[in-house]
Amino acid sequence: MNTDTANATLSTQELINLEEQYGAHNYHPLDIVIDHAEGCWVYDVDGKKYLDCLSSYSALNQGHCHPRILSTLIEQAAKVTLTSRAFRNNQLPLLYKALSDISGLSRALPMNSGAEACETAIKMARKWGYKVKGIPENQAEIIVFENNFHGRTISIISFSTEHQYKDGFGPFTPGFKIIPYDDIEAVKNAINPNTCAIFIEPIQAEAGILIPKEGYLKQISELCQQNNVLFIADEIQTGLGRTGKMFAFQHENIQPDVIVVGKALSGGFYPVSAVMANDSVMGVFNPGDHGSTYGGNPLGCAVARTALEVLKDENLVERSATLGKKFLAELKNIQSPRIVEVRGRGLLIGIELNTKARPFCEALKAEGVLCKETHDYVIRFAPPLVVSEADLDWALVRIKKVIESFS
Ligand code: IF1
Repeated sequence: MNTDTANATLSTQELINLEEQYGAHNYHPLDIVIDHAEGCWVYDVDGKKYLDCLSSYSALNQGHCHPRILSTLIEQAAKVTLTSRAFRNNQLPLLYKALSDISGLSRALPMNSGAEACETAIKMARKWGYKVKGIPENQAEIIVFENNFHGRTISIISFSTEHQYKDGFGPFTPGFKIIPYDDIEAVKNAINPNTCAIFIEPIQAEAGILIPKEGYLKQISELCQQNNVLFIADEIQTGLGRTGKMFAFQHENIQPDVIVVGKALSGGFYPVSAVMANDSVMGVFNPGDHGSTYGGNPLGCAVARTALEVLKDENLVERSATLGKKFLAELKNIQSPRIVEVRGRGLLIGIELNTKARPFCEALKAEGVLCKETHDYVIRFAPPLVVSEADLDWALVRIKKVIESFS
């Protein structure tokens, strides 16, 4: 196809055909082709509007194309976008300070994607294990959990328990001990003198919005302290207001040693991720140990700082808590023999069905509500935190209608 055709207005089907012909087939998206979006609403190429109840897997907590973040992006893009870390820039220090203010941890290390930040946390934990804890060379172990999701790199999929994520990608990285989630005895049994860290999602989102028993994270945190083990919280999806607290671990009043954030850190504009830790842990990194060309770039830093300000200025954390509670209660009221359980925290909600969730998501799309199944049987709802009560009521009518139509 030449450039003239590429610039012409293509139909939904033509765009889908192009994608199927020229793209890698590593996704099976719903067949909506999005043209533009604003706040909680997205519009397809035919102008039909939909309520976004996925938020790009919680990367859009601030809503689509937030005007304040957009202004920052445009202004900063016209000034300087990339300096590399060979030189300093005037945006990175301000992001460091903002991250320290929200996390209670003194230092941060900027990366781009979530997976990169998780890799960074793993490297940091291992190095801390050898240099500070004194674990013998190459013996460090990190405890991880069944059904985890931390990204797609070779090391991260090495400890996935999802067959598809690993199939055909070996050989894998050793050094991870996989144990059942939400089972404190398993944690006690898994810790040994070579354990450098426990790496956990405070709520397992991809696994189907699995919320551990009250006290579980606190008990892990205590075990970590008693055994000189780092508690690493992956807050990439659950953080930055999604569950009704700034971080999901705050539901249990604990302070992890390491926090990993990404996704909504930039409000959907730009990949920005970060690992946060105190001096004693972050201090293991010396110049040359780790880095990234784009990590800490001034454009990403400026965008992220405004994205954090928006969370605060628009009370999005509180909105998530209040609206989430109401939405959850109303979803629980839906009577259907198809529903096994409705569970959630803040605006991270899953409806577990006793039948495949995909047809429900297709039907919801036809009604103007965008959401995505996770692990076959769960419909995940995670609207932008700027969603209004009226928008959620609008969605509820349609969700109820669709679920009842499958009864
Ligand atoms: C995809 C899932 C969600 C994450 C947690 C790290 C990462 C993620 C807790 C890696 C990323 C994304 C990846 C995206 C779909 C989505 C996802 F279904 F795949 F598992 F949200 F549940 N930690 N989750 O949730 O961050 O490198 O992607 O920036 O299509 O793979 P990333």
